[in-house]
Amino acid sequence: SKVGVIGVPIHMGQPRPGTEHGPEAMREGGLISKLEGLGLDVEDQGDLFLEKHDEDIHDHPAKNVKNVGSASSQIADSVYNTIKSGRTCLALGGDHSMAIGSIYGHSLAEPDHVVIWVDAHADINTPLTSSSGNMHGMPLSFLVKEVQPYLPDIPHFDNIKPCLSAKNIAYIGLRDVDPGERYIIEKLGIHSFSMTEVDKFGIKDCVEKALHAVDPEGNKPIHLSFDIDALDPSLAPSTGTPVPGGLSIREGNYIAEELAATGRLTCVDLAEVNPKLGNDRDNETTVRSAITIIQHCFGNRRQGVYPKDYKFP
Ligand code: DIR
Ligand code: MN
Ligand code: MN
Ligand code: MN
Repeated sequence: SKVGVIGVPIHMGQPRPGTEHGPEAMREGGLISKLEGLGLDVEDQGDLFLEKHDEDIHDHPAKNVKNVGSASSQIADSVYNTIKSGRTCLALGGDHSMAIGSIYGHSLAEPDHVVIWVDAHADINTPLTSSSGNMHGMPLSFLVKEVQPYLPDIPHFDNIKPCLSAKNIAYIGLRDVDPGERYIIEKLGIHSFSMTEVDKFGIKDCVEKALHAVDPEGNKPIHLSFDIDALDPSLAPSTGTPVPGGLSIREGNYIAEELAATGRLTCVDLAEVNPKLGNDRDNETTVRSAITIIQHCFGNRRQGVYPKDYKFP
């Protein structure tokens, strides 16, 4: 099958420099050749050249709205074009504000898609519930239709339209959720499999229940938005907001394998790898974890695989 890789070097959704180097860190870790090794036709489109606005807006509760807004429409265009060209999209972040554009762009190509959000955080703060003002903690609030009445006006976001219903989202891995976020999740009935549910039911039940919850018929295109901080910090130390008690690499790979096995995974975000945080060893650990998750999203299986054109010697 065909994959289009887009680097999204965005860091304006959060305060720590370095997420803009996430895509290059994953490429330098051998991501592209590892995907090709799975027998995939990979088109690496390189990094998006994101517009930079030195004068952003300072009197808004969300920080860097102009930069994040213009980047979001660039990301959306690029994801839309990739999916329209018949490729599964892999968007390499970048901070998680990247998902505003990638999920919206995906919806333009596949209006009836669903989202599996794997993260320590719920990323559904509105600019008014957020105590940080960081937009990487807000992407879902801009995308979920039911949240729109509670949003203030957000300049430079005219190109982004809410494209998700609350019932078409499921979380896996949550363990650091703000009060306003929990309130939204409860009021809208968003399906959530926090680390408590992972502990209680096991990852198998959580993935099965999440997939069934967002799409009982099992025929809608799936967007996986994977924040590397969903994994335990021991496996992903180079990230801006690590939270102890995260997913194991086995649980992460299992989620990826099961989503890939649906045959309906159309777009994957891999967000929040920050090679400027931690030492070289932390970076290597983080990039290795990110790459293994991606490999299992794109057809690798722990039972072993061989490419379609494999010649047995
Ligand atoms: C927190 C942290 N909920 C916020 N969010 C993070 O700033 O809104 N998201 N780290 O990935
Ligand atoms: Mn910078
Ligand atoms: Mn997170
Ligand atoms: Mn996130």
